Amino acid sequence: MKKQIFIEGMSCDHCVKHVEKSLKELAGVESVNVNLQGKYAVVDLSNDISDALIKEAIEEAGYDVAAVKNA
Ligand SMILES: [Cu+2]
Repeated sequence: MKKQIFIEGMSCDHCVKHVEKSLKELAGVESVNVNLQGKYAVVDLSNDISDALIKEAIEEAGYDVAAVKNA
């Protein structure tokens, strides 16, 4: 399954890498694609990871989550 995560606060490629890294560290995340202009990330999941856990990982990295949607 895929989820699309809308993220506030990313401003450059460094932010993109930081968000990518924090999402990839979650067990069950197969791949991450971050769109800087669109302010979102799409994650491919091998098992269902809760929106709350995803939100927590991104907030710990220093960004805000505006919404998480099933994609
Ligand atoms: Cu940055």
